[in-house]
Amino acid sequence: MFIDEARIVVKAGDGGNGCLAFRREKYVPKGGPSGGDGGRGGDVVLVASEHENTLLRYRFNPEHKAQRGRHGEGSNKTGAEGYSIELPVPVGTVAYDDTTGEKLCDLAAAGERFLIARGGRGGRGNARFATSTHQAPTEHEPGRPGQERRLRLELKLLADVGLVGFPNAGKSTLISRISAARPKIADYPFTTLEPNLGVVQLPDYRSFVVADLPGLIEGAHEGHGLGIQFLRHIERTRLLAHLVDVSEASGRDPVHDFDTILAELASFSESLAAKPMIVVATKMDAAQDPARVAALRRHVEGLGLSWFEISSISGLGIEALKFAMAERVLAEAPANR
Ligand SMILES: Nc1nc2c(ncn2[C@@H]2O[C@H](COP(=O)(O)OP(=O)(O)OP(=O)(O)O)[C@@H](O)[C@H]2O)c(=O)[nH]1
Ligand SMILES: [Mg+2]
Repeated sequence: MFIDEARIVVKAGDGGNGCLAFRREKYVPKGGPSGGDGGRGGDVVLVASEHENTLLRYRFNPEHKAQRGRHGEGSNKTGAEGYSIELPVPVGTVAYDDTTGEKLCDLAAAGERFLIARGGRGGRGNARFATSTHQAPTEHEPGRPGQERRLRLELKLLADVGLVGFPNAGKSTLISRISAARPKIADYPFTTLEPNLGVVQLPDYRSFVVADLPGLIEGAHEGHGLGIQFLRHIERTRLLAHLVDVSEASGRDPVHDFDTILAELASFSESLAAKPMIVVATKMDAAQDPARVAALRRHVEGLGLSWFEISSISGLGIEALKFAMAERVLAEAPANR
């Protein structure tokens, strides 16, 4: 429902063939070998573009070939290189090899490029095979074929709000309370392996999209846990809701948890550090010690951030949080939403 998908075939250009030729000159009895090399075939490159919103164009136009290299010619002329082609895709597109299922690239920022099929090398002409003892070579190579690939392109819908926090903070439970999304919920870390999207409906028919993300841990920006690949995607959200478990169950200090995640976001990128954020204390029903909650609240408000307290079990604070999120994201949204 939230995923736009297209299957395409890309074929890079074949290399041109090397040429077999000998120089022929009047009064020069032994013309040397003069066959030029074939040109390289063009590449196929995916480019993330802000001008593209969907993958629709690829559904109707699923085959894309780059130009082949020209063959080498006599007089040591190298064949011209084939033109490369660029396929513009929306920012946020992920490309998979459709044959093996392998993920090839994840284009999360505008202008990002990925060489998806490499052009074939041109073959060498016979001039290249000449040596002092082998002066009239007839060897010459055919061009190498350009890479051909079947791809599955996938575009995840852009979310307005990204839920971030430690594993087990209650992110998936919250999205299941405020939207129709039903992600897996369990009391062990890293339950969520892929982002889940949910649409939050307001009584006045407005709506916004929330992404439940895999939990972050210290070192996420260096690739610890599952963090980094998803951090790229939350760069595109309008608002971060930072969930902090304030119950005793985590066994950690909420202020320390909060600072750890903040530091991870900042080490990942400046734009994440600068993203608007609200802070949500979760599992209030199970918070035994009001001093722990108060300490975090002071810390957060000291940084000028808005503070919310919720329990996804009792429902405490859920409606207020929903409206606060809506107010933030819909206020910043362009007029057409
Ligand atoms: N008491 C209480 N438990 C909660 C609340 N919200 C979530 N939990 C429990 O906390 C555990 C983790 O919840 P999840 O929603 O899976 O946590 P998550 O942040 O999505 O975790 P990861 O996907 O691993 O990052 C589950 O056992 C939930 O039942 C709450 O408001 N109160
Ligand atoms: Mg989860």
